[in-house]
Amino acid sequence: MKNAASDSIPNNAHNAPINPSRRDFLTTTGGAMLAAPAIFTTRKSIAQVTDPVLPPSPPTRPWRDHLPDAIDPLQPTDLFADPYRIPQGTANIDYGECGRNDHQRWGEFFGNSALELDQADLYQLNVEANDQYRFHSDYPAQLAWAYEGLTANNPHYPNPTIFAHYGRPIIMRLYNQLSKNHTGFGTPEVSMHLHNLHTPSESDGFPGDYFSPYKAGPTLTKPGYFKDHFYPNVYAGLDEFGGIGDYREALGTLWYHDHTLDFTAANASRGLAGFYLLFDDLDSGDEHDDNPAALRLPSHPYDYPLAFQDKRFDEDGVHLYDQFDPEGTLGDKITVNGKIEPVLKVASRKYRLRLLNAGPSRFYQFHLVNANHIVQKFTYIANDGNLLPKPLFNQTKVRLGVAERADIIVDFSAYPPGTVLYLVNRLVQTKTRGPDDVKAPGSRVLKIVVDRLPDEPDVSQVPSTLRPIRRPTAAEIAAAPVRKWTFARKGGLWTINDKLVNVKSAGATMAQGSMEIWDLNNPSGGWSHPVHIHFEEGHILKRFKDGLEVPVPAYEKGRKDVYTLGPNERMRIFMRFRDFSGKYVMHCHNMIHEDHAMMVRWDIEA
Ligand SMILES: [Cu+2]
Repeated sequence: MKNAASDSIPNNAHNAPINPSRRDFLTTTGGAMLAAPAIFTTRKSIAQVTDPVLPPSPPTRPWRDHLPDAIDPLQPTDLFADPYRIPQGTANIDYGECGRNDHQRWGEFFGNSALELDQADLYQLNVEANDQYRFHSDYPAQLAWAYEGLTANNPHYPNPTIFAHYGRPIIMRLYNQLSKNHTGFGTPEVSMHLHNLHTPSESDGFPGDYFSPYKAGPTLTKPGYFKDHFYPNVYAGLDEFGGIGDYREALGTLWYHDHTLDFTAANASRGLAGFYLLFDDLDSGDEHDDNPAALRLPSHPYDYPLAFQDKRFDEDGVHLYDQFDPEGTLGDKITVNGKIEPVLKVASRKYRLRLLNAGPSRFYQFHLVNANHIVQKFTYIANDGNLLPKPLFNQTKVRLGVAERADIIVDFSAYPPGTVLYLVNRLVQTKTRGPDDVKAPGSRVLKIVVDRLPDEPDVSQVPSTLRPIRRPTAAEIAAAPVRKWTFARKGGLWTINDKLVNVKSAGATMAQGSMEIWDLNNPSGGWSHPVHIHFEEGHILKRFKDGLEVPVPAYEKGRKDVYTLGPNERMRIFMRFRDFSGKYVMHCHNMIHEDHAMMVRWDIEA
């Protein structure tokens, strides 16, 4: 079995828990804690403990570490090499797969005989611990976790970017090789969510579907060494439109991350997050594409995803995180693709930058500035990974709640080689519950150096229209029932419609193929919730602040999967529930709120 290394990963001395009693709590209750109502009592009592104010992270010298000039995408793994573990519709429990539900619509995609080699792209990721990770060259080598996979240059590349194509299904095999004796924050059971693919529920990374060789979540039937996910890479609207669905529903910038019940913030902060980029004939990922319909946006290696996570370090420069405080830990060091204050070198030409707020709870407002703090302009083309109907030119800022994405085109040809630019965050935030004010000049998180002329002429473009959008019609809006969801605080924890999460029972059930209006309401005075709905994107119909209707900003007029509700904000969104059935969730994507129970399971019934 592939798990041979699992128990041999040394515990890292740097990884001592913040508080031994919390470690005991973690190791004795593990990931199954939410099943027992008594745990809520325990959590509540912890919530009432006032943590001392953490000292700031030790200083780091900026711009010492470099990001690679281009990303290194995940390469396929031959899952047919092992005749006992050829991907199949039903869980392969006899040979070590955890007890998941059958893959939906498997026969429609692959026929009823065994999978054939050319029917899907086959990939493997191994969840592994690395005790030699460096967030910055001034900090010691220390423990981090990653989804490790094969790339052109490295058989164990951490969190590689996946390039996927509509019409080409993927089987993703996830091995869990974390040690069951792990101590410190994070739990060694995993459930990998692919945000926000149109995925059958058993492959969605449902929070109750966490597994290790020793433990299974309440919605799996057995522990296991691995779990296969089936990513059909079809557009929503399969049943209505046939073929591979409705191309207006395409997704582009997705990300995968751990979604284990109660431990999403901790496990994602440990490092379990990466990108999944999805292309089709329109957004083909090829700026040289001779198909006249192709948009020819800047493409790899000039298509570059950037994930932002904030972290806190102790006096020795070791990452620390308090996973039991429902206020969580706010970081004071912002990592970009896992590095603190790194440098990215670019050619003087157009780039597509895909910005992701990878949490756990900080909000950002990014600006691109020059060395004199003068704001630079760019073109905003996609929000939450979905191309807007038309690009927004001459933009100067990107605001991102946790899990929100923005694709922007920056034309570096305006800058001669030698020019230095910075991406800065101007949003001040002192509490995990939400952001404060915008203040210039902000903190520099990424240095961009235009260091060379392009090797070849830049043939990429930003067309004046991008992807058409299917807006709900007036008749559909009038006919759709309204479902209300209220996000609030109760007993020190976070609730939806007055309830803490229960992954074993649905808080709402929709018929497959139905439409609804969801009324999302945050009646609080003091906190913000970036609400994420799995599986389907919605359209924001109306936004309200303090009971008064306010305009929906242009960048939110496409399809969304994260809806940031500020204090006393409410919005009405239009949702469809299509093509697949089973269990999904809605939750606050402030991962700290999410882990402290602000999540609801909802089901689609065939
Ligand atoms: Cu929240």
